[in-house]
Amino acid sequence: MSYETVLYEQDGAILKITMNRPDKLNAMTDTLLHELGDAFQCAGDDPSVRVVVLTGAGRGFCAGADLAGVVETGVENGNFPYREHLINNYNPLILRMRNLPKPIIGAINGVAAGAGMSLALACDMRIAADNASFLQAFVKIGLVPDSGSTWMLPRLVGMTRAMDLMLSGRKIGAQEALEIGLVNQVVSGDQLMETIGKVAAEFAAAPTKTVGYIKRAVEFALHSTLEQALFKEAALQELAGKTSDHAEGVAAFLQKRPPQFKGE
Ligand code: T3D
Repeated sequence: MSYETVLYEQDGAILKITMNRPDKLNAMTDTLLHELGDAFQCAGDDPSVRVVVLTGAGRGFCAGADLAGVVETGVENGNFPYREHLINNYNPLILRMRNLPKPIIGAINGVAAGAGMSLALACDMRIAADNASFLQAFVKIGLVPDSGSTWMLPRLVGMTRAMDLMLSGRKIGAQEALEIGLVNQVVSGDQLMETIGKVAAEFAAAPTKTVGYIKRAVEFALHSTLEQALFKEAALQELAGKTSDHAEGVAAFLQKRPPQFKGE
């Protein structure tokens, strides 16, 4: 896959998607947004991809919307069509990530600001370099958190912390992000991609369809009653129970050997 602002690199079952506007901390232009969306679509469609790593080129993860584009469209007159732009460009990308039936690991290599932080939140897990940082930059420019931040942040860190971050727009470092449960792990910057490689290799050998069902079950449970969640679990367990990886997992357990999952 060849893009202008995104690198799409597959190594076996591991796909690495890199936002590639390093001079602008990977701020998102329309081109970058569409290319990212296309890359996630391809990741979903390609059965050989079993895990996706999302990262940024250079010293930033993603600085959010490219504000130069907003100015060009006439922000000073209130002319920027935020609703339409979000609905057509950002929202489909976030939904595509959340609905991707494969795990997404955010390799947070630097600053994640505004919608760039939302992108990080939309990953299934986040491993951050020790020099990474996070800020809900929206309020600093008079905007409401978007691209799923209002939905995801309180669920990840609780209302008290989410409101603090969203209302203040303050930047937090990787260590604080770890303490409040925003990231899964912090490693030194020079160890980031090696650590990511190990975690991605584990997912590449996982029962991929079941991993997708787990994502669906949890997403559903976040806005359902207990009763609805119980029925959803049962329905998804029915599907998981029909995978060859389930049969392999049970056989491997009984034969006291490691399972060889094929993602089928
Ligand atoms: O529909 C819609 O489009 C609405 C969607 C909105 C979603 C949003 O994301 S709103 C929030 C947008 N993002 C921001 O407000 C963050 C703006 N950036 C910053 O606050 C800072 O750059 C950072 C805290 C992220 C990093 O600071 P620092 O000191 O490490 O780097 P820097 O020097 O500020 O930035 C380096 C370069 O990247 C610089 O370019 P230059 O001067 O060297 O040519 C800077 O202008 C550029 N850059 C950083 N962020 C953006 C950007 N250029 C365009 N848009 C950006 N968001």
